[in-house]
Amino acid sequence: MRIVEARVIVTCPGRNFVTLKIITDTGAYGVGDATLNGRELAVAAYLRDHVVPALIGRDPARIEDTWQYLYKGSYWRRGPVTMTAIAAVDTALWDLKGKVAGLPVYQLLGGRSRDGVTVYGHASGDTAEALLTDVSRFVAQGYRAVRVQAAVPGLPSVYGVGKPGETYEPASSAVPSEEVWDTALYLDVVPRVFADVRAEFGPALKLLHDAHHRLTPIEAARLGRSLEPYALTWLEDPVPAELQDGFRLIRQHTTTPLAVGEVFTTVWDCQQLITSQLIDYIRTTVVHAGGITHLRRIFDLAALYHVRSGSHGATDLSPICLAAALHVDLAIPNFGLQEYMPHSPETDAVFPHGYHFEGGYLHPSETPGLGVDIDEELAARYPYRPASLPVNRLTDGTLHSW
Ligand code: EZ4
Ligand code: CO
Repeated sequence: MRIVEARVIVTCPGRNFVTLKIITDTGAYGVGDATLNGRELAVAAYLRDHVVPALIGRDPARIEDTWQYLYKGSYWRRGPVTMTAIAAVDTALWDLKGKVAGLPVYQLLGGRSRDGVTVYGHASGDTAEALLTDVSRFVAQGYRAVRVQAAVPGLPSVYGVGKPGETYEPASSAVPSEEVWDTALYLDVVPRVFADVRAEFGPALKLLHDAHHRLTPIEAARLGRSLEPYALTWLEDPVPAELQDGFRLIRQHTTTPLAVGEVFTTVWDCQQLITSQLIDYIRTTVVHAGGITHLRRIFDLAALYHVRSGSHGATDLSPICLAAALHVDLAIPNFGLQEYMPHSPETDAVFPHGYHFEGGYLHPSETPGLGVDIDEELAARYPYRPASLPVNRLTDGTLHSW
C-alpha cells in the first residue's frame, strides 16, 4: 500500500478547523486533525508546502518511521506548528491502520482498560445563582466532573464565562480583542464560588478550575491553599509553564492537585514536571502533542510518576482529535479525565462520528479506525474566517497572559 494523495482541508462550520486526509492507492484513507486555534493557516501551509510532498509514495503502515522522519527530518524540532502538522499525519495513519486491520484504534493500543471515558463539562455563570444552575444542568445529564469558571465583579469579561445561553468560544476577530484582568479581584471571588458549589452539590461531584496561566507561583499557591476545603480534582494552568520550577513553589504550599499541558507540544515540555512529581495531571492532547504515537509516549512516562492524563478537549480541537483522544483514554492505564465541550451541530455535521455521550461517559466508535470522517462537500460550504484568541491587559494597560 502506498500514499498517493494528501489533502489539507480548511473549513469553518462555526469555527475554523484544519484536517489532513491521507489517501492510498487502494482508495482507503485516514483523517487527522491539524487545527491550531488562531494560527490555522500556518499549519495548513506547513502541511501543504513541506509535508505532503514527502508523504507521496510512502508506505502508510510505517507510522513510527514516518513520525521520526517528520520530527528529525525537519532539523527544526518541536514548536506548535510543526508538532500539530506531525500530529495530523500520525492521527491519519492510525485511523488508516485501524481501517486496514478492521479494528477500532483502541484495540491496536492494547484494548480497553475501562468501560467508558469519564468526561468533565464546562459550567460558568455571571452570578452565583446562574453558576449553580449551570452546574446542575451538567449533573442532570449524568456528568461526574464539572469545571467551574465564574465571572469576576468589576471585570467586563473573564476567560471561560460565556454570555447567557451561548456556548463560550474565545476566538473572535482577526485582530485580537482585548480583555482586562485583575488578579486581586479574581483571588477574592474564586474560593467563595467553590464554597457555594461544594455546599450545594456535596462531596461526590468532581470539581475543577482553570486559572488559564494568569497567576504568579505565590499567587497560585495562595489560591490552591484557599481552595483546599473544597477538594478540587485539579487546578489547571495556575502559572505560565515556561518556568517549570514555578510549580515546585506552588507544590510546597498546597495539596490542591495541579494540572497543566494544553499548550505543551512534546514529552520534553513535560519531563521535569512529571519526573519531579510537580503535577498530578498532564493535559497534552493528540493534535498539539505529536499525535497518538507521541501522546502515548508522554502518558507512559507520566504513569511511572503517579501522574494521570487529563487531555485537553475544547471546541477548537476538532471531532477527529476528540475521537482519537477517546481511543487513547480508553486504552491507557493512567487515564484521569477527558475534557469535553460538545461541538456545534454545524461542526458535528461536517465531521460525522460514532462516539457518543452516555451518563457522564464518552464512548469511542466501535467501527474500524477512529470512527470519524469529514464530509468534504459540506466542509467546502464553510470558507475560512480569520479569528484570533484575545489578549489580556492589566487595568493599567500592561500586557498580561490570556
Ligand atoms: O483556552 O483551547 O481548558 N481549556 C482551555 C481552552 C483554551 C483554548 C485555546 O484555544 O483552556 O478553552
Ligand atoms: Co485550559
